[in-house]
Amino acid sequence: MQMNGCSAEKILKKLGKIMGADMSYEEPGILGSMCTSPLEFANQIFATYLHKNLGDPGLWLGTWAIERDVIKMLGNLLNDPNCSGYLVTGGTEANLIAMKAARDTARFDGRSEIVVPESAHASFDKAADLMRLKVIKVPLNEEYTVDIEGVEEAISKRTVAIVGIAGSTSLGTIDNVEKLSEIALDHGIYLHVDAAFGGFVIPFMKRMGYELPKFDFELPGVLSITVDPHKMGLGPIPSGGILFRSEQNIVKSFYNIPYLAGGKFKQATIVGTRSGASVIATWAIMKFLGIMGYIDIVRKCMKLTNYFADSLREIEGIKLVREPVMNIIGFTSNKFSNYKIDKELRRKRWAIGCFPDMLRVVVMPHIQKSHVDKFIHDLKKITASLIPEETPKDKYYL
Ligand code: 0PR
Repeated sequence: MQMNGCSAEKILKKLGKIMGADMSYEEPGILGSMCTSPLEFANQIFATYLHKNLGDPGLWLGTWAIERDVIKMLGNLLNDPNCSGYLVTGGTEANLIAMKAARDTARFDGRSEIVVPESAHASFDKAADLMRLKVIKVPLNEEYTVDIEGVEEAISKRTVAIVGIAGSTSLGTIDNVEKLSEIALDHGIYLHVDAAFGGFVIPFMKRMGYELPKFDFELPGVLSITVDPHKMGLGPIPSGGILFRSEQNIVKSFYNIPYLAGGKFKQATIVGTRSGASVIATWAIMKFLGIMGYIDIVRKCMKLTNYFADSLREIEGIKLVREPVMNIIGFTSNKFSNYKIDKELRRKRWAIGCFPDMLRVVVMPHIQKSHVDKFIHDLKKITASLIPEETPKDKYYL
């Protein structure tokens, strides 16, 4: 082969230099990510199967069978082993596919609104923008979960879907999906649950003895669930999951692409060419860890979450927004601007989440106790050096 590019050695050297700007999961710093370092075993498998493409499953029948098995395992975790679904690029695509399934069922009947909690991830705004739907945002109650009366008031003859969240982006809260399920059934409206984060946390916490609300297919009104392996599932990026209670919930979204090998495969995904490697690696991790492996990981994260929360509570001027529900902690200050705190933290290479009204850390498996101790030390120093404000006002600063 004739090539006129750089030598492999030169490219690797250059890459090494550029990558120095990236943060890493090993060093203290990444406290605001919902992704983590995949298991080494998963990395090896991912690299072995990079060429597999589920956009043309007729060519890759083994990979397709593996995907069916992953969907079954996810369904087992979420109380319906007979569900249908796909592994897609992430929670955003999964939520988009769910909203599209709901919209496609309602197509041409004049319905055009989705009712979501105020805490819903931006992916619902994106989905609505793409499909010209209107998003009705329902305020939260004092628990920071969706106000059920608010949902009832927001529903109208234009409602295409209701969304509940199990593990919200900012606080990890779980909406009262049991009530949402009743409402959805009463009104005959599609109910989707975004468990992109919580889907790989709540089932294990329940097995550990935590009392957490029902949120999955156990509730008859729930028609689809987002659950992402590339968050707490420890899978490689990209791997998001979309599950449907029944294939009936998605038939209106199927595209027939008959020229593809074994043309019988219908697609409801947004993308065509689709990573088989992610699916195979997710399958391998789920088989490898098993329920006990995930329980162990979640137990460690929760232990560190409690330690982190207690340490935050001791800092003068800092208070928790609410008791953590899972391994996500929201905190704020009645003395200092969150934005200023975040800015100072960033100067010290700490990357946390800065929301309009709170700061957030996600206690992922890559976080060590030593990282937490260093963070608390730095945060104490920062708050001690900032000048207290009478009424700190924070605006979204994007
Ligand atoms: N649903 C919920 C509840 C989420 O929290 C997220 C993302 C999504 C859906 C969308 O998932 P994808 O990002 O896979 O499309 N939650 C995090 C966020 O936006 C994702 C994240 C991951 C953020 C890594 C930062 C980071 O470093 O806050």
